[in-house]
Amino acid sequence: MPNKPKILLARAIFPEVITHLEQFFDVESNQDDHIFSSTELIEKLQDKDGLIATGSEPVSAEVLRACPRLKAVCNQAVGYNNIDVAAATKAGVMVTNTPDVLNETTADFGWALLMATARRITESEHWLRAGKWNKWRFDSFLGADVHGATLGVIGMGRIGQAIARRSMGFDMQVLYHNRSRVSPELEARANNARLVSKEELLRQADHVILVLPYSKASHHTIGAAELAMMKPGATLVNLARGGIVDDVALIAALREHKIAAAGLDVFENEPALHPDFLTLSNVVLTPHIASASEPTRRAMAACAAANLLAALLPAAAGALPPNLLNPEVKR
Ligand code: 8YV
Repeated sequence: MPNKPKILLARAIFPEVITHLEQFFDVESNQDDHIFSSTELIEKLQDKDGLIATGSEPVSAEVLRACPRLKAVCNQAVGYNNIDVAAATKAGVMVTNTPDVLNETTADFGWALLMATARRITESEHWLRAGKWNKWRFDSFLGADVHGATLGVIGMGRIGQAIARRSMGFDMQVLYHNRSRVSPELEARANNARLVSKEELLRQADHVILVLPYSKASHHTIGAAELAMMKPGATLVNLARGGIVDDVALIAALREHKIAAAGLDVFENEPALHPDFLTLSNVVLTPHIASASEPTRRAMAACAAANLLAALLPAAAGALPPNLLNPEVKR
């Protein structure tokens, strides 16, 4: 194809997706793990029509203003707090994400993290590996029960609902907090989840799981005041975004045993997490891998590629990008 549109892949991606994209585009691909800064994005995007980002690159108003050729930013993530969507709309840039394909995998991981945290799985494994297991004791690694407990889900979107549905097998009660009530049908499917205030949820839940999108409004949804409302035996799981929890306040609450434990897949300033997390035994730490099953990561890459194709070559792809976040965009 002569004069193919030019695109930038901000991070490494499955090779077969690159091969597929190369049929339609001139592809520049960043194959190392470096996350581009605003300055680097501006420099790289001068001659690009499209960008596949991963949820980490800062696609700010400044970047969008400085890249007049750019027509589409396709995040390979459901979260898109790294992109200023209002500025993109103003600049005539289509923005897409990868919803749905990761719901079930992320919900599975939420349960893995909750179980590992409540039942002290990683902590006890580290102890065993260190050669410290020489006898059985009645009080070794006593944890919290999950079955029969009250689960609090903050953010009852598609992933929150998938997490709540799984709680049926554990005979749990589900409380949720969300910007608005979900339909009675969805509540029924989500193990009869009941909408309550954030305060009531924090006071009553034995296990609190965070799956809400990050924005200015959700910054530090959980800080010192909220942690003080939680039960002393409660666990907190964050699958959403780092900025939703005040890490310094959480470290203090974990150190002082104001809550029992936390399971964290995301952190403020990740991948540079607060060093004090590493000194605490009552926290399970994973490197932002909730969506990382092989089929799901492949589906996310394919979804981002399909969105980019539809955005830049509508004639070839046949329609608007399936996951367009700013349909009001006008070029
Ligand atoms: C991504 C995520 O893997 O989809 C999201 O919003 O947080 C993860 O599933 C991560 O953002 C990198 O793209």
